[in-house]
Amino acid sequence: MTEARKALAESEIVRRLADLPGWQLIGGRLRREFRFKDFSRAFAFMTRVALLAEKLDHHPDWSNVYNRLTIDLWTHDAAGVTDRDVEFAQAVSKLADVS
Ligand code: H2B
Repeated sequence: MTEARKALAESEIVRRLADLPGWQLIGGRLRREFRFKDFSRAFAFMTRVALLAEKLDHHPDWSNVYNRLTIDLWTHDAAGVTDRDVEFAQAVSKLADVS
């Protein structure tokens, strides 16, 4: 297993959260909740995240209710949060900044 796929220790995740505004560690996963003006905006954002997920071959567990979106990140293969989740969270936040 490469380093990027190794589950990070909880203390390490908490340290990295300092650079991930809006993200929390909940139930062993990175979580961020988004709220948009309406469903259309939420789904447009989800489309962009989906394309990113395919590009990075890393996929969110997420749920959407109308204008709300919850994204949970973890690495199934490692049964925990890895570097890939942290990088994905950063990329999602970057998309959110310009949407
Ligand atoms: N996404 C996430 N979040 N965790 C994984 O373990 C994972 C993934 N594994 N996307 C990938 C795909 C794996 O199933 C494929 C075969 O690379």
